[in-house]
Amino acid sequence: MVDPATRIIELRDVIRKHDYQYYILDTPLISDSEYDVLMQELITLEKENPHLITTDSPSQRVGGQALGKFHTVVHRSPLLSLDNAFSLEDLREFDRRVSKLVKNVSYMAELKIDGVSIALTYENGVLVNAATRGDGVVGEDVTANIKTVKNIPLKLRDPLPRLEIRGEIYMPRQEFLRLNQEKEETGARVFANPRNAAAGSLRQLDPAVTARRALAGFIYDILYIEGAAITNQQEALQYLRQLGLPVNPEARFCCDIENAYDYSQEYVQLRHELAYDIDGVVIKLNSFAERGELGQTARSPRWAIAYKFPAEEKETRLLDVEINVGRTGIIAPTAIFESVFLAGTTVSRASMHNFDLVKEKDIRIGDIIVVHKAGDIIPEIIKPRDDKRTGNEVEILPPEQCPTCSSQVVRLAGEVAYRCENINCPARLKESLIFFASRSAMDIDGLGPALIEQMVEKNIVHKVDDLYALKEEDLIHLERMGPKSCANLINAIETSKSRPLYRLITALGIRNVGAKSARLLTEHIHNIDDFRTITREELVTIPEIGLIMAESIVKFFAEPRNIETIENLKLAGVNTTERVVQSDNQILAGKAFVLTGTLDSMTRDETGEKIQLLGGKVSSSVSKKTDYVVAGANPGSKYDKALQLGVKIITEEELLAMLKQ
Ligand code: 3B8
Repeated sequence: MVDPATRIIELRDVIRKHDYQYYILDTPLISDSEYDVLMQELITLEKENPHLITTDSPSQRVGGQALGKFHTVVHRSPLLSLDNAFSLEDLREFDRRVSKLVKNVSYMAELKIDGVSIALTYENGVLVNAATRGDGVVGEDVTANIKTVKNIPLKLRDPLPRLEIRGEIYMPRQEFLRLNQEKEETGARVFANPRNAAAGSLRQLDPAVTARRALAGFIYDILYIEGAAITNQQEALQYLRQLGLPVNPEARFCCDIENAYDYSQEYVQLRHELAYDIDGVVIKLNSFAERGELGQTARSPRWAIAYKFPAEEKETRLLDVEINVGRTGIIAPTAIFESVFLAGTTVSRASMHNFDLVKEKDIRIGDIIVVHKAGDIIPEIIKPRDDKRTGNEVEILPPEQCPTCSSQVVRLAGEVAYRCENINCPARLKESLIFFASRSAMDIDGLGPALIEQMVEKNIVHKVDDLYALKEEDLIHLERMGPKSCANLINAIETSKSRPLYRLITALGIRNVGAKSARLLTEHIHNIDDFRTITREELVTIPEIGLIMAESIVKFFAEPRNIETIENLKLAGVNTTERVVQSDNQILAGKAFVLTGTLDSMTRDETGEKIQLLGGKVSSSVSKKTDYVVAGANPGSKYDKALQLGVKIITEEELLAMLKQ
């Protein structure tokens, strides 16, 4: 038997190598589940041999206890902030000041990531400290939280004696949207933008909470270094990347300020396509020697400037407020305003989240309001222009009765949301059905909001399981439903019976359990009946399942009405087990696929499921180990990567032919 100490070291090295491949090179060599197997082996060995645990072990990302408060850290030298420029003229002036002292300047232009500024210290290649910028002089020790940020290495690829660096921790937009959706569903306060969400997540006293938010970082500056000599920014970025640190790939060398301005204008256009928010670009003198000559003022370096993008905000008029009742009974106000063009699309509605927020911001019907898009996607009201009021504006108050079923509206202790508690409320049923049939849940083709609305209003369905009893005679009288569309719908409902278990778990709409969590759960729990007996304690042992989610699950399965629904779904023939067994036909065994672009005949999820059923694997990124890249319409960067690596690219038709064999 291999000595556990040796195996532990081996496992750590292998896991670090895969982290580097995944987070830094963006070219994973193994699948997520293969990675999980390695990590699980490491965790088990360390549990059996606790004296062998080290702080830089990849298993130690969520170690430690919740803190009582953060300790303060005094920075070695103050972390400065940047002067701002708002126009080409401002930039030229900055360039003139610089050029007075240094000749033949050249710059590095970088994206200005809209996150939280942090300083990291590595000793002998090991992450020993992470601090927020704070006021620049004193910050807070957030080491335990930063260790949960997966693309920040706990150990560098070169154990140089000392390295202190600066970077930005941010929340990718997608994660921000997911988190806010989760918050909205539980009636908790949403974050206004990804930056606040990143800051709020870093400020958690319990690192386990931070760990559940997919934060990421970019490193952009060396504050102090022992063990290497770096002379300019371009070299610095390259070196940081070599060490295994995440460096933003969009940075560009610019031979003069006009070039740097062109860079900024390019990203004014491209910013909406990035996976994270930026609020401008940073232009820095490339040479460190020249930086030294320029020096700094009390607040900012003279060798760098932030070119701030104009805020994407518009003014419009609030026309009305619609009251919506969600699937969980939450009553939320939606603003209806005069349509405006904003960050790429025309918008005329915005969720106002809850009535506390409306009151806090003092928004009234008739107000001129300032709107923006949170995470560049979700329209939101920033504030009313109270200086533009006429006196005829109307206050917005929470309703006392549910606008749909007239039940008394209640407000639970500790929640910002008002709720309709009537589980039979038609508005709630409608939303539950829309969610049940949606693409990420049971994916029932043709069953959209308009049809569901009719079904609920005409009393054809009273609960979700009624869907499976629908017959042509129930549907034929509905608007725009002929014999053909009735047959198609009944067929689509039938097809949905054989969806994988995680889709049903998603579709049930358990609070705090989205599609991603449902997948994690069903990797461990293969039968819906096992959900009824599993305890909170057992649930939290599943990776990434936290206490809040565990409680929601236990609560959901303790509710007799929910059990009745599940039993009825079972009776109707809906699949309630995870098919661990695969199809007999394993023609795609060992083949790795990557899907890119839009497919015509199936959703990507469906395609993935079919491939897996036949023994194939689907990964999210292309590597040399990928056998086929399936290119749909408008393929993305995965297509280019496939060309680059010489991976075979096939069309949707070719894939379908393979699946039919
Ligand atoms: C000096 C250089 C502050 C910053 C800097 O993406 C300094 O360079 C700074 F005193 O705040 N948000 C970046 C970003 C921020 C800064 C920076 N570079 N890319 C950012």
